[in-house]
Amino acid sequence: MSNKSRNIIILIIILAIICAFFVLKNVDENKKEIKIISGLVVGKNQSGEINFVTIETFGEDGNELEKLSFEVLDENLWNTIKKNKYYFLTYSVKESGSFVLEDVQENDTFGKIYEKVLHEEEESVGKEEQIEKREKFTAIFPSTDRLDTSDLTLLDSVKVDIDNDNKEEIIELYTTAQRDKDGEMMWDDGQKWFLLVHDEDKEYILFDEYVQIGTLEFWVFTSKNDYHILTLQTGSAVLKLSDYTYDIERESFVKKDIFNPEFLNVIHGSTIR
Ligand SMILES: [Ca+2]
Repeated sequence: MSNKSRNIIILIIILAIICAFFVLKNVDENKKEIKIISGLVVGKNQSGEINFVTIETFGEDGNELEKLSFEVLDENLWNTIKKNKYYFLTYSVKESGSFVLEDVQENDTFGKIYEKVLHEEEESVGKEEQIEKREKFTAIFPSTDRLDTSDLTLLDSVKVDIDNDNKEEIIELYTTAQRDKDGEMMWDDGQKWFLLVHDEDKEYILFDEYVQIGTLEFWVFTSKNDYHILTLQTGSAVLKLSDYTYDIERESFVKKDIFNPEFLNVIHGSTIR
């Protein structure tokens, strides 16, 4: 069990005990339906003649934070409540459904646990974001050996000055599938595909994968003066869109996976007839 879950359970137990105590205490005194909640006062506002306090507390599932507002009719009670403090709040529910605050008591226990949970939540969100960022971006450095393309079939090539040094690089798309004597492609169920960028003395391999019943297409475009190479890998179980840009300082390509759903099963793909 994570620290966060344990803290929330402890918090809920403490709150339940205290709620029971207050409810029992208030049932005899007052016929009104009385409820108890713990929370952090995040706002004290006045709307016309009416005073309101807003609290932040754990929602019904105990995990999400939610905000609740209470009318405060009693002037002394209003003056007692301080912003950014933790309280037990005893309140009644009006017929209109709005809440009226009846009493408050400071609640440091809630405060400590609340801050701990918030802190842990921030940490875990930060970590998830970092992992997500790492997963989406890959640096591609020049390969040490040039790929032997003598047995491969060149499907497409284009010359572009992608690193802005006034010399054009060549982008080439290859496959291991061969052409027949009439020049028609003899596709297998699957074959390897390569997307290469040749510079004068370097070669970058942007794509080097076996593609099962599918293809690799690429586009070269500029956006705000930056060059992009966009690839779309299709297949019965793959639809993957990746964007490659050149990082001049690091002399590497940066690959960003834009779209790559898991457990994909393509039901239909359109064709132009
Ligand atoms: Ca260049």
